[in-house]
Amino acid sequence: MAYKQLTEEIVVDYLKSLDSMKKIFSSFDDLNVKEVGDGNLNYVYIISNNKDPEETVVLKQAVPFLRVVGESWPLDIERMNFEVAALKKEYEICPGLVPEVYHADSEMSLVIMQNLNKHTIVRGEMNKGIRFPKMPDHVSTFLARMVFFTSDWGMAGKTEKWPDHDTAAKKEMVKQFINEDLCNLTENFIFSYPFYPSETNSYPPGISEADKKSIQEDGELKQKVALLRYKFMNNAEVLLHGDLHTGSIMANQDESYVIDPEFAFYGPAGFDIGLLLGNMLLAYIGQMYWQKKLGNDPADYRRWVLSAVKEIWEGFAEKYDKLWQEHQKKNPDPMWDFPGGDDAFTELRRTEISRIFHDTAGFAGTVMIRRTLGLAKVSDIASIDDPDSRAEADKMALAIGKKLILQAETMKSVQEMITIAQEVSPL
Ligand code: ADP
Ligand code: SR1
Ligand code: MG
Repeated sequence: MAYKQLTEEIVVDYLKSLDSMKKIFSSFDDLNVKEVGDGNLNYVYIISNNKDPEETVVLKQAVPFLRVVGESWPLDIERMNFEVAALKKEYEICPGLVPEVYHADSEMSLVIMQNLNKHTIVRGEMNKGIRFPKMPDHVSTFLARMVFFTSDWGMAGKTEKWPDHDTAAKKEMVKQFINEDLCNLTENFIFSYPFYPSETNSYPPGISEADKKSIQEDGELKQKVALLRYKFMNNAEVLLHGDLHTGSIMANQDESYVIDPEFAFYGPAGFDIGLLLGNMLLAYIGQMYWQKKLGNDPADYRRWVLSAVKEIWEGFAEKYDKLWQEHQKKNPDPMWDFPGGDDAFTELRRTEISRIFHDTAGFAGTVMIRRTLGLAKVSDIASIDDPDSRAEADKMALAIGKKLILQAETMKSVQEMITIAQEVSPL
């Protein structure tokens, strides 16, 4: 079917035409349709049967422009192919942590998937003071499994052609996920525009000229950001989600799901983790305000946010290391088959995890600055309605982001990231 932008009015007709939907809906007579897209790019419809609300799906359709800007910013609708391919690959590697795809239509640029109707977007719930005690464990599993099983460490294996070391499958994936348009958005909106006086920026009201200059005229900082951008563009290490923040996680007290991987591509292993930790630190800042508004002592909730930051990183590092050791047992790499080989293999894993951590800290800092000076904001801070509190929060985000970028390469543990956050924004 040739591309046509759906609306609440015509979604049901489209569903009726699909055999796959006849397995989900016992009848199409009384379906409820609601557009709920709160993201920056696409339209998302929740469709459920009024007679049996458990008969439900989510339909997400790309439109040929960037929704947050409007039709003046065209964007290729082929992006949905990346979202679908990534959802399927993530589901294969991380079942139970990603919604199931029921139907995909490349021409219509849409996907129909499991409605996570018992889960809510983590960012919005955190702003209301809800904790997700199991989310760090779930998300660190997602990260460790995706980073390991899509990397050359986890994918190289024996095949007939190359009996000891075949990396063809990984190279195929790199090709499949050349996601030019959306990588271009990231290269510009995360790594470039916020760092110079671009017209696309959207400066918060309480940010002074001096605050802007502290970022846009700091040569050392900008060199480091340029190098992070270069890593993003060149280091095709693992299949990334590409836009992993608290608005891309839907959770409840028992389960967590990662949604919205349309920015998926092969990039540096620390990118997704960095984006997520940077967003958690933005939540840490915002909670100074939200907790007071709820009548609570902010320190309690903010301590939980910091403990989640620690748990996500440490959970990732521990699980990733374990997956690698298990993989070596099942597919022994002859590189380590010598006296002292075990120690060398252990040291390699340690060095690699610490390299990923340095990138993680740098990406975390970059995303904090991007969400402050750039176009796309986060509600943790941008919804603060008291001007002084908002200005204080924005300045803190810039200060923490800057320190993370400048110190990333010398950091030894996630505790150092947490200490920086606490020094700038005491509990
Ligand atoms: P965008 O790509 O435009 O950022 P998202 O994928 O983030 O869109 O989806 C926008 C919103 O739609 C989410 O914030 C969430 O509320 C809802 N949503 C998306 N996918 C699902 C799903 N599988 N189940 C339930 N709600 C969903
Ligand atoms: C301005 S591009 C919109 C942003 O929304 C997505 O969630 C990504 O973060 C992207 O950078
Ligand atoms: Mg999106």
